[in-house]
Amino acid sequence: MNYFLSEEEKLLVELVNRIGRDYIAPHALRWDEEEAYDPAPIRALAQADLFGLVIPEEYGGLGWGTLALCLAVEHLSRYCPGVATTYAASFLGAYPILLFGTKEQKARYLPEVASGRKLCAFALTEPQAGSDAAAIKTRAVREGDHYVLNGIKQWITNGGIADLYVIIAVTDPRKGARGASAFIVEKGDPGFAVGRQEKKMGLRASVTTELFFTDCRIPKERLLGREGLGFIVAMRTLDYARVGVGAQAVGLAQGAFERALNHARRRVQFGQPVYHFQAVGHTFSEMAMRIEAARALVYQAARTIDAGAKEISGPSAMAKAFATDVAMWVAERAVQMMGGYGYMRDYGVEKLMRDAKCLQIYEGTNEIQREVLARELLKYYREA
Ligand code: COS
Repeated sequence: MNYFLSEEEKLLVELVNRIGRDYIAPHALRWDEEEAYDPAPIRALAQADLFGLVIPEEYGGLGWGTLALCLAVEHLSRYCPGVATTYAASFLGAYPILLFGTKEQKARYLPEVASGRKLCAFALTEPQAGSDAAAIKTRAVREGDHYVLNGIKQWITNGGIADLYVIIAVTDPRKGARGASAFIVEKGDPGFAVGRQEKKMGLRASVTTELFFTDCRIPKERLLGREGLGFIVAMRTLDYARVGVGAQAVGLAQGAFERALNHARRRVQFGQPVYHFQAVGHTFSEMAMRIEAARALVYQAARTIDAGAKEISGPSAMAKAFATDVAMWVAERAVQMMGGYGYMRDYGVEKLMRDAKCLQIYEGTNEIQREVLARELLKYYREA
């Protein structure tokens, strides 16, 4: 398939693949076994300026856009979706500043984000508030020139390794979704602590923790947008970021497909490579079709965002749900096509199958994506 990438985009893909081959491929299985975060590939991505992809040039970024970020995330995921999670989650944390920050907030934070000197994290989920994001309980109370935060955030990617955290907290509990606000919390703020690293099924090269806020005092200038805008900050951020999860899914599926294909064309049974058995060959055809369909949808959603479209919730939800369902299906088929080799931890595809599961869950479950889409469809298709 030709996706008509520009020369710059092709160079970006080449660069990410070089980082993947040199810094990720030799270590990905070990990171998974040891549940270890290794900063080396993140440093390599920073040195290649890849943390600046969606940050405007005036703030030290490259000023490219969503498609470029999707290409980077996709190709990193071919090598290790866990590393791609650390990278993409930093953008998830940076988007609220990019989309809703004042000039001063952008000037203060974005150059360090673009250079990769500071990683970001985004904290919405709480023990009692996952899909029902408006049910958050973390409180932020204004006291003079400060806000005081109290509460717990759960399952936060980059918890502890990030320097900047965007926290959604309730400023007016009477107002439901309209009573939430978004704040920037910095590592080291008094009253802010990070919990232990979660033990996960997959994406084990990435770090996931709880965050604790106990009378955490932050200057009032850390409020993003205005009071009451927090839910919209969160939803808009997810609209931008979810297409990136779709890209992660495409890369994961591609990686699983390639590993299984290499195996099936070499593995001889009954006197011929197993690929030449129709049941096997046709499975690869089905995998290839679904991967290309997912990639086309992800790239088109990304291009829609880059074109400045306002209605991006639907395209982003479609891309996320479709591509991540494809990734799960392809990863499972890849394990099956490799038989016993697929099931063994030495060959990497069972890891991809475990990694794929999370993509159907995080940044909004695929059930939530279908809910978002169902609502968007009624707006798009007006009654005749
Ligand atoms: N962009 C801008 N505004 C949005 C929006 C969007 N994408 N989605 C909703 N809003 C606004 C609505 O317009 C509404 O505004 P008003 O109060 O002014 O009318 C407000 O936000 C509340 O929206 P809604 O009534 O749709 O909220 P619900 O509680 O019904 O929740 C879903 C909607 C389920 C879509 C939302 O809770 C959600 O996305 N949940 C999943 C959260 C998630 O992804 N969690 C993963 C962890 S974060 S990594």
